Amino acid sequence: MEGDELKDLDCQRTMDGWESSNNGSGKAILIPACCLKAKASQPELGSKSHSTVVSGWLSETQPSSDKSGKQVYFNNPMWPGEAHSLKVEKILFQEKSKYQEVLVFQSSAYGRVLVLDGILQLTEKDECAYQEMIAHLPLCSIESPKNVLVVGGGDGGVLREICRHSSVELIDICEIDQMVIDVSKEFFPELAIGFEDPRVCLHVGDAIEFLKQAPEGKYDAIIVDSSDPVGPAQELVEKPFFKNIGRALRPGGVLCNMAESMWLHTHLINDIIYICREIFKGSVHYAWASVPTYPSGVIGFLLCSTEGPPVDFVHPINPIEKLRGALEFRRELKFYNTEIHEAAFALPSFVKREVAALH
Ligand code: SPD
Repeated sequence: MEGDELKDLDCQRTMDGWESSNNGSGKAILIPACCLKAKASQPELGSKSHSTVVSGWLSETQPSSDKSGKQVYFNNPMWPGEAHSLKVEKILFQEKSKYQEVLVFQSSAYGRVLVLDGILQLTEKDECAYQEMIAHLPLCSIESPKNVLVVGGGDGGVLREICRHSSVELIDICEIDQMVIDVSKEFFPELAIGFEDPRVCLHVGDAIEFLKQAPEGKYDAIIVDSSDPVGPAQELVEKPFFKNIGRALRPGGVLCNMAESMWLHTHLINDIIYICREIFKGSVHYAWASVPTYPSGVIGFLLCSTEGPPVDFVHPINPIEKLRGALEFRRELKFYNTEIHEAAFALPSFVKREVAALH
């Protein structure tokens, strides 16, 4: 994009590669500089703004303030020009935490739904696909994982899945927002059950700081279950964060990072893969799964290993079907199995070309 076009969009590049964009309300929002689609479509002016739930429907939007300081919502720059909607039966909870707006509602098609700052995080009906994949893709790829760290994941769903692995002795979780944990315990007990396991050690705070302090080589696996990089999760797609992850992993340790949609965020994914190839000298792979309520209906996972014993992500060395009690622990697995694991690494040709071009 040329300089003049950027000016027209009232968008400024910051030192760290993010762009500060004035959405017409006077309040700047940060979007990843590498997300060209996001840059190309700026939120529209006040006349087009709307609240999170309009006429009984939730559409994913971007919160901001108008000139008088009132909260308003704009088309989300992470998926400009589109907004998947769910019919709202009843709002169960809506409050602003120190970090974000937390909303829980009963939908008519997908059960209860958790929304943070206007962005859908999970629904009762399809949460299984995301939580099972982000946990078992890494943990089934290494032998007997013992120490695991979860970044984000305050709803507890990823913890619930990690607990299926009886080899695991310690699960540190660092979630920034206590309200997300409390709300999950109240409205999503099937996910928050993960917090009840005695192996779980909860740290409420900033994961960036937590990782800086983490002992070198402590973890066999780190799982980053973050929200999208607009808001509190912005720093979680930047190089220093991945460097600290690499340091906290043992040789041959693995990272599984939420990695957006291949349909919507090719540039963002490319940038993250590029960074990770510099840091993780074992291997770097992209996998994906279908999650109907996420934008474009899919979500990606970036799998990386540090230098050390080689990790074959595509053919799990620690298949879940062979782990005693894992399929039934607390509740039956609904989505993940070894066939789905292997299939998740099969990429459409356009993604294959992009990923190969980064070598
Ligand atoms: N676009 C939404 C991506 C959300 C990823 N985090 C979901 C949290 C579920 N544990």
